[in-house]
Amino acid sequence: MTDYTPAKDDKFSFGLWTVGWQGVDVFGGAVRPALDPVETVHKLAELGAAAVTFHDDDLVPDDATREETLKRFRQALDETGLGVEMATTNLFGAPVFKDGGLTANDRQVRRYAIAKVLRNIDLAAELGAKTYVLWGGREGAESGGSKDVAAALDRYKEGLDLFCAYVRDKGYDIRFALEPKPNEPRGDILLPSIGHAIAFINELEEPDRVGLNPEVGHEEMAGLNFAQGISQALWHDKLFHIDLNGQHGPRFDQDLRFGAGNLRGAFWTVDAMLGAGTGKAYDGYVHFDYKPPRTEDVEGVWETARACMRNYLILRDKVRAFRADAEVAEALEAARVAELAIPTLGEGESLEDLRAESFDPQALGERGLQFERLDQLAMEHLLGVR
Ligand SMILES: [Mn+2]
Repeated sequence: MTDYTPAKDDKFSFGLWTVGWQGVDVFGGAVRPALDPVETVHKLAELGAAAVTFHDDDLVPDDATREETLKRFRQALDETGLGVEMATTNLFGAPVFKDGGLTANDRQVRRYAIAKVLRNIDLAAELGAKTYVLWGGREGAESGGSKDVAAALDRYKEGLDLFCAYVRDKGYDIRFALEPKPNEPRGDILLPSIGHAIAFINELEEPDRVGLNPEVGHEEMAGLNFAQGISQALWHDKLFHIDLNGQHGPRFDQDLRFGAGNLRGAFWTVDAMLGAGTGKAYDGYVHFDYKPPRTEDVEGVWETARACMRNYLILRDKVRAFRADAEVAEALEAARVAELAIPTLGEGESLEDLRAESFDPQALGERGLQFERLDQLAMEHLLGVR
């Protein structure tokens, strides 16, 4: 590939709320007009995306015109061939969710949140979505005493268990994906990282129905390595979905287009998605969850959407070239990377055998590992000189 034009097989997908973001932030109001989801579907299809995703409130902001809105949306999907691969519930925007949805102290709020999720799961199933994301942006607290964390986790589990039972009873082909985030909008959010979420999933009644939707910026806000995080999620068979975007280290959630911010991180992210290391490739939709900066007009918005896909395709080419490079193969060998796949205890060996071996820790300590040579080769592929 040389022109980096997206194809349906690349499985690119965008949230309606991404390109549709009007630029409202904590310091300023809207800078762009609202986008009609029908227009978004046509434009994304034209740019080469394969699917679209939505929060209930993005697609149906007004209940009074629900049927008419859905009819127009379905028609746009039919006309363009764009699919709906994921859906999610807005449990964060309305005042009722100021203390969260599934973990709000107020029981009536929790009951309303569950009803809102169930209603949108029905729509997700009808539109063919196979993944249902739960981002608990308001599930958290600003102060220590206001939230009983153990009780909140009990209620989080109760909510997930109810949703799993619901899709099972309905026979829906839907899996849930939790999206961790450390903070923002709450001071501290429950399930703040990939690791916290994986541990939580193990406590659920039907853990096989629940996985993760990790987001680049969310992990990097916590100073964590996204590529390592998704590699662990793949190792647990929990990478159900992914949110790609860009972030400049620990600071507010920037939601830059994919590739902007931590470019080296993006290179290793694509490498991990293609299955390097774990041997398990991510085969789901390549979903972008970003916000076109407030500086852009609507044309600029479509430019950023195009750039997200283009940057992914460019990085995929770079990663493949890196992995196919004979000098890289040599450097991997020198760095003993494949040796890590060999079990530490040999077959049929006992711990007594291991203890009987005579080691030379001084000589082992003097061995260089040549990791820098390997990393420099990756850098040169990324910089375009190889
Ligand atoms: Mn996201």
